[in-house]
Amino acid sequence: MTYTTSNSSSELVSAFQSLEVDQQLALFYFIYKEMGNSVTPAAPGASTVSPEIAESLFNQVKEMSHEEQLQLQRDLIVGKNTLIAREYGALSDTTKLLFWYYLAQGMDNGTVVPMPPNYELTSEAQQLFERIKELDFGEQITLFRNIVSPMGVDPTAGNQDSETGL
Ligand code: 45D
Repeated sequence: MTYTTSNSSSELVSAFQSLEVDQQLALFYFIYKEMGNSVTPAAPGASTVSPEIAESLFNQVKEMSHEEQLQLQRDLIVGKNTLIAREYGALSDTTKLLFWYYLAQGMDNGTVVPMPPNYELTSEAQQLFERIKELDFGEQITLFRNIVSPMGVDPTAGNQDSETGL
C-alpha cells in the first residue's frame, strides 16, 4: 500500500470496527451524507481506481431484493465468505471505496435499500462521527480506505467456508 496509516487513523478504524454491524452501516451512511458533494467519482489522481469494476459489482447488487442488499452489506462488514465478498476483496482499496460510494448513491436514488426513517446512532457511534468530522479531507479519505480495506474476503487468502463452499 502506498499511503501511510497514522496512529490517529488506526485508532479511529478500531473504534469504527468495534461498533455493531448495523451501527457501522448507519454511521458510514451519515458520513456519506455529511461529505455531500465534496466527492467527485471522477476525482483526478485516482490512480488505483477502476470505476468499471466497482460499477459491475454494484450492478449485481442493484438486481437484488432490499433484504439481500442489506444482508450483503452486513456480510461484507463481518467478512462472511460469499462470492461477492471475494469479488470485493479482490478490488483495490480506492475501488472498494468507490463501490461503497455507489451503494450510498443507490440508497438515495431508490435502487438500494434505504435507511429506515429516523434511524439513530448510538452515543458511541455519534461520538465517533463527531471526531471524524474534525479531520481534514485527506485524513478522512485515508480513514475510509482503512475502514473499507479489510471488509469482504481476500480471495487469495480466505479459508474455505463449509457453509458456502467457497
Ligand atoms: O433496516 O481518489 C440499518 C473516489 C438498520 C475516486 C439499515 C475517491 C436496519 C478516487 C443497518 C441502518 C470517488 C473513489 C437498514 C477518491 C435497516 C479517489 C441500512 C473517494 C435498512 C478519494 C443501512 C471516495 C445501510 C470516497 C444500507 C471518499 C447503510 C467515498 C449503508 C466515500 C451505508 C464513500 C453505505 C462513503 C455507506 C460511502 C452504503 C462514505 C456508504 C458510504
